[in-house]
Amino acid sequence: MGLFENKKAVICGVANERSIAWAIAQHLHREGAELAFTYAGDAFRERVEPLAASLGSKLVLSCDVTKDDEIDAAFERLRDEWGGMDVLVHSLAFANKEELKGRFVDTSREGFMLAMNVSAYSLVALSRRALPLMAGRSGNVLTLSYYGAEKVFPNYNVMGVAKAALESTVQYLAADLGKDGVRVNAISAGPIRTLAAMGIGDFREILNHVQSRSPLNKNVTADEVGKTAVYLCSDLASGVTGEVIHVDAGYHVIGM
Ligand code: NAD
Ligand code: 0WE
Repeated sequence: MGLFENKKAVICGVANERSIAWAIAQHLHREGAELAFTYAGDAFRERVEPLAASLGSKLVLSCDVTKDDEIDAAFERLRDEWGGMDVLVHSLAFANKEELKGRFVDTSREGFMLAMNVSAYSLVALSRRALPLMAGRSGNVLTLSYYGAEKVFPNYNVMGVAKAALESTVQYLAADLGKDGVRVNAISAGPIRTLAAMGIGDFREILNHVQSRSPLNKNVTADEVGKTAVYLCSDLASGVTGEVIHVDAGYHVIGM
């Protein structure tokens, strides 16, 4: 008997088979969850559909989180198809490439607002639509953060500010949605080679740094994030909300 038997989970943020969201989806599926997926941009539909199908999911919905009408349409569809849901996985972020290099002081107003909109506000927007579907069940919201929310990393720049806002949003949502029986948590993952990590200059250097300095002397995998997601979104974590769990090989405890 799996931990997610008779549970329905919506996974936002699968771009391809390397996505952290995909590793989470596979673990929830293994534990018995029925899945739906959302994607942003027509180009991703044909990538996500076969992945979804491989886990027995036919619900693949367009949902660019900057567009209220797309979010509304996606959750209306979920209500019609499912009537309710148990788990919302938010595994998405975006900043303009130019903002992820150079000086932080040069961050543009538009770049700042875009990063905050896609990477932090979207958790509120999605949670609000998920809430009525979670009525009468023990709902769960999970998002993905990075240590750049807490400490300064070269070039992470405006994404660090957006992740700080995201982690605070987790606390405010947790406080607000507790009365609805909904828990809200985050996983702060170590660096993992995904599409979002591609094209980031010296990503190899970042991976080498973590490998040599972390307590476990390794980098984490998306699979390890997926295992922690199972814990956080399951009854095993029924007493946990507003939490940020670091899945980073212990990197965050090191000072020197
Ligand atoms: P990924 O590229 O596989 O996933 C990012 C997703 O964001 C993509 O599916 C993309 O379509 C989606 N997205 C971007 N703009 C969107 C929009 N407007 N509307 C809807 N979706 C949009 O990369 P990933 O590494 O799996 O990233 C998932 C999450 O994990 C992100 O929040 C990221 O910040 C976080 N994270 C990643 C790492 C890492 O090193 N890879 C580490 C810690 C946290
Ligand atoms: O959260 C992230 C990446 C988020 C991200 C990545 C991109 C690349 C492509 C957001 N927006 C974009 N926009 C693009 O055009 N990570 C935790 C991975 C990451 O990104 C970095 C890192 C690490 C680690 C950027 C600079 C420095 C380190």
